[in-house]
Amino acid sequence: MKSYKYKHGVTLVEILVVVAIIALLTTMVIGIAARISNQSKERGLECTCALLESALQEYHEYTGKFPEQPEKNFTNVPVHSEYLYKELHLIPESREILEKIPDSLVKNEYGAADTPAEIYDPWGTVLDYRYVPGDNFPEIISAGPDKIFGTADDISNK
Ligand SMILES: [Ca+2]
Repeated sequence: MKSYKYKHGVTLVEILVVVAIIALLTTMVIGIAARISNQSKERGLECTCALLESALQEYHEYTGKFPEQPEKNFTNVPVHSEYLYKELHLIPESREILEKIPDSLVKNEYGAADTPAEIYDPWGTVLDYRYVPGDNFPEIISAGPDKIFGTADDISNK
């Protein structure tokens, strides 16, 4: 019986091994890239939260209170965000800080053109705002990478 053996070129097994290695490397690179992208977005969110916190502090110094938003209803997040933007916009010092938030994160995608803008997280979801009188400080909530509120990856300034 003759055995078939390639003297030149590569065997099917060698090709499969190379394909498997390339697939594995590609998966690793995509995974690392996604993680780096999420980390940079988390840092972006920290910056936005820090700006909103200083704007809220200025608001508090000016008015003696924080904008009140006790409702916890994630379906109304755009309304909460618009309310936060509108309130902070009323106080000159807060408005100045608000203007430091990148334009790409301040958009008016809900409501009519003359309604206040909403503030977005780096994943493109509206930021929620909540403040119950008696709390130490308002809460700013991002839906996180999965863009869904109420899940484990949500990020809060608290
Ligand atoms: Ca989430």
